[in-house]
Amino acid sequence: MSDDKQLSPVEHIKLESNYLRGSIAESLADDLTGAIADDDTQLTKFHGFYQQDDRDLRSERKTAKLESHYQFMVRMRLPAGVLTPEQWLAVDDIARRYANNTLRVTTRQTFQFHGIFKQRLKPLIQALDAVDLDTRGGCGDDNRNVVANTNPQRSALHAAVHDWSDRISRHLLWKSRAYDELWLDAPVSSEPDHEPLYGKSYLPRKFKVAIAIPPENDVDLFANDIGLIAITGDDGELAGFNVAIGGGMGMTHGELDTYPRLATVIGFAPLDQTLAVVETLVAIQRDHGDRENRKHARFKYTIDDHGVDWIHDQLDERADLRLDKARDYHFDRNGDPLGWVEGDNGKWHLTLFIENGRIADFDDNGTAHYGQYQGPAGYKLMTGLRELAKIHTGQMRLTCNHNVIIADVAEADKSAIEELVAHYGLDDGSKNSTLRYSAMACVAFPTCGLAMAESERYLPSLISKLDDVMSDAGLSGDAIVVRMTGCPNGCARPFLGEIGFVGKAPGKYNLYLGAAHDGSRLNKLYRENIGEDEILAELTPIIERYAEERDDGESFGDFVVRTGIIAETTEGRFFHDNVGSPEPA
Ligand code: SRM
Ligand code: SF4
Repeated sequence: MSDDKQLSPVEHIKLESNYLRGSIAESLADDLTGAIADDDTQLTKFHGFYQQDDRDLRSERKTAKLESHYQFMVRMRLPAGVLTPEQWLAVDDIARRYANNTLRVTTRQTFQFHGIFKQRLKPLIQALDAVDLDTRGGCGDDNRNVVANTNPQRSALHAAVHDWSDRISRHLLWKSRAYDELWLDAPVSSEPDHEPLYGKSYLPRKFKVAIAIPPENDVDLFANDIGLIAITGDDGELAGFNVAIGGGMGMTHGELDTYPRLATVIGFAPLDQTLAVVETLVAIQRDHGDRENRKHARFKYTIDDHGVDWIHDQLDERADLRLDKARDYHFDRNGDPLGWVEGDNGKWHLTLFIENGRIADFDDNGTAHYGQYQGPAGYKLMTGLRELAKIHTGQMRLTCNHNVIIADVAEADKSAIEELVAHYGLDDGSKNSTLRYSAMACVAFPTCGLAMAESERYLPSLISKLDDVMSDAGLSGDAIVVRMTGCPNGCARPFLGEIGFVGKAPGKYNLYLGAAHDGSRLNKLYRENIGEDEILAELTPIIERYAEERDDGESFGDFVVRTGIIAETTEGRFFHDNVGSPEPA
C-alpha cells in the first residue's frame, strides 16, 4: 500500500467520502448551478454517472460568459447485456423522458443515457429501480459491468454463462447503503456502514471482468482485467474457466510507460473455485495496485511489475488456490454474426446492426437530437426497436460490438418480428457493407470530456470512403475489424482493430495496423497524426496488396504482419517498439 501522503487526490476523496456519500445530496439540492461539487464528480461515478458538458456548445457559452452546459451521462449495470422486453420499454421511456431522446449501447453490453440535467438524475434512477435495473458500479474504481458472450447458437451454455456474469457482478458489487439512501429514499441508518471486499478506498482503478464461450470472442476477452474462457466437459456442460488476467486498453499519447496489454492466460479453475479465484485476484489488485499514479494503477501494471508467478503465489498464500493447466480453446473472431440463427434450444435469435450503438429516431434530414447525431434520413430505429419489444416475449440482449439481439423467438413468432424489421428498415445484416458491420467507434464528441477528435460521428463517413476502396479491390464481402476512438483511452478497443484509428486532434488520427481477427494480438502504430486524405492514401495500396497477395483465408491483420508492413506486437510491454513500417507499402 502507498504511503498516505503520496496517495493520489482521488484516493483522498474516496477515503473521506463516508462510503461514497460525500456531499452528493447537497450538490443535487443546489439549484444555483447545473453542476455538482468537484469532489462529488469522482464519487458519482461509483453510482453510475458522470458530469459532462455539451462540447458542441462549449466555446459559444464561454464567449457569452455562461456556465458550461452541464449535463450527465448515466450508465446502467446490466450483466451480460440481458434485459426483458418490459425492461427495454422502460429504458426507452426513460431515454425520452429524462435524457436526450437517444440510447447508447456501449462496448460493455449496457446502455448509457446522455444529456441528463441534474434534477432528473434521481427520477431516472428510481424509474430504473422500478423495473429491477440499477446503475451501481456503472463507473468508478470498482468492478464494472460483467460482460459475457452472447453466442445464441449455444443457448444452454449462454444461459449458464449469463448466470455466472450475474453472480460475479453481484459478488463484486460495492455494498454501502449510500446508493439506497441517495437515490431510493431508504432511511438513513445510524449504524456504521462498511464495504466487506473493497474497504474505504475501494480499488485503485476501474476493474473489468468478461466471460467468453469459444469459438466466439465477441466480448474481446483479452481486453479485461479478468477474462474467463468457458470450458465444457465431455457432457457439453460448463466445467469451469480458463482464467486470463491483466488486459486493458488505455494509454496516453507520448507516454511510453503506458500501454495497452492483452490478458495472459494463467490456468484453469473448476466451477467450485471460480468465485474464489475472481475475488482473490480483485483483492490482490486492491492491496497492491498503484494508489499514487492513476496512469499506472490498472491491474495490468501490477502484474507486469510483479510477474505472473507472484500472482500464483498470492492465490496460493491468500486462499489456497492452485490453478490447473489451462485447457485447450480456440477463438475464431471478435465480431457479431448478424441476422437469424437457430439456437440449440430450438428458439431463434436475430442480431440487428446498430451503427456505433446509437439508438435514435433520425428525421428527414438524417439528424437526431437537434442535429447532434447523424443517421439515415427518416430511419426510425428507436421506434422500431420499441415496437419489437412490445410484441416480443423472449429476451433482448446487447452485444459488446454495440449490436442488439432479439433472442429466444419461437418459430411461430418469427414472421411477426420479420414484418416489423422490414417495416422499420432495421438492419439484419442485409443493408450495409461487411466492413461497416465490422467497424466500431467510441462516443467521443459532443459528450465525452476526454475526446481529442470525433469518433462516433465521423467513422460512418470514413467507412463509406473505405467501402469504395474495398469494392475497387474486389473485397466488398470481406470483414476487416476497424475500430476508432477519439483518444487513446481505448473505449472501442482500437488496439484490437486490424485497422485502428485513435484521435490526436480535431480531424487527426494515429493509424494502427495488425491486430488479430480473433482479438488475440494487439496492433501497432503505423502512421501518426494524419487526416482523412492521408488515411485513404496510406490504406488504399495496402488493401489492394491484401486483395492480390493474401493466403487462403488469411485475415487482414495477419497479412500486414506476415508481409512485414507492420511489426508484430507480441506483448503489451512491447507495444511501442518498432513502430511505423520498415518500408512504406
Ligand atoms: Fe471508456 C473513460 C465511454 C468502454 C477505457 N469511457 C470513459 C468516459 C467515461 C470519459 C471520461 O472519463 O470522462 C467515456 C464517456 C463518453 C460518453 O460521453 O459517453 C467512456 N467507455 C465508454 C463507452 C461508452 C464507449 C462506447 O463506445 O461504448 C464504453 C462504456 C462501457 C461500459 O458500459 O462500461 C467504454 N472504456 C471502455 C473500454 C472497452 C472495454 O471495457 O471493453 C475501455 C478499454 C478497456 C480498459 O478499460 O482498459 C475503456 N474509458 C477507458 C479509459 C482508460 C482506462 C485506462 O486504463 O487508462 C477511460 C479514462 C479513464 O478511466 O481515466 C475511459
Ligand atoms: Fe472518450 Fe476517449 Fe473513451 Fe472515446 S476513447 S469515449 S474519446 S474517453
